Amino acid sequence: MRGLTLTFTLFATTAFAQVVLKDPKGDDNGPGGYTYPTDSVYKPGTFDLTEVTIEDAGSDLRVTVSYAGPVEDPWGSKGWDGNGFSHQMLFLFVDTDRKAGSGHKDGIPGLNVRFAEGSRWEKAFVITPQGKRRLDAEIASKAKSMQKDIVVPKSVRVQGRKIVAVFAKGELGAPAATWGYQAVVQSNEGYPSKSDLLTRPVNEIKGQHRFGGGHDFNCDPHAIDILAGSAKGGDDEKALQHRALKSYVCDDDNEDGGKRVELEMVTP
Ligand SMILES: [Ca+2]
Ligand SMILES: [Ca+2]
Ligand SMILES: [Ca+2]
Repeated sequence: MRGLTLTFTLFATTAFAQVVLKDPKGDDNGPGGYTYPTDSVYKPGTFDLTEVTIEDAGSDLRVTVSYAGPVEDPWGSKGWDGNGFSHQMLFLFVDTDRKAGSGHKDGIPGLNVRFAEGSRWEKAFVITPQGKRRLDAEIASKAKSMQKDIVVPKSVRVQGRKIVAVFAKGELGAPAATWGYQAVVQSNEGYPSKSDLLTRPVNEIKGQHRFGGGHDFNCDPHAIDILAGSAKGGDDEKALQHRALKSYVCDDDNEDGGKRVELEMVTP
């Protein structure tokens, strides 16, 4: 009996469905010209996504995010009920039905992105330094209309330059080969503006805690790195990312006007 149980366990743990989304290094500049804030805590590569892996782990989904730069905790996140790191924030949008017009068109408040009609999302997984209590409160106050579709992790841990987050699979089920994905890298801002869900703004001129190279109004995407092409991590995906994040229009007379970018899902 014991032998049988062992064999089954071994099979169950090695038979994960796994999706690997790769991203090139050196494109942590949004549409091409974004620059990091000037404070020395933002080390080179901190927001440079290199891989997102989604694994079916029984009743859970395990999402592992890899960055080119260090995952560090200079702001002592454990002291504010956080997850052991201070900076990286990732939103993983999932399009489970791939039907035009179905799902959320708007991104999360503060990202200033929308999604193309054929790439609307059903669920968004959030992986940030903030603990569950703060995250739940921010979502309830700033993203009420999408609250049921924003998924907060059960646990988050740091492993070198990787961040591993575990989510309850819940009603989502196992990842299907047809799902589309988009990942948006941001920076955890503990003192966000009243409409932003813990995101750090991109301004025209960089500041101690502000990205630069964008626009002071809300027309520019507050996205430092995203997936592009078929997420194989090739250098060609840099130009595709730049093109996708450049396609916004500002209205000089209206802070919230203009036209925001519309992101596409990648289907690995
Ligand atoms: Ca990257
Ligand atoms: Ca959809
Ligand atoms: Ca990218």
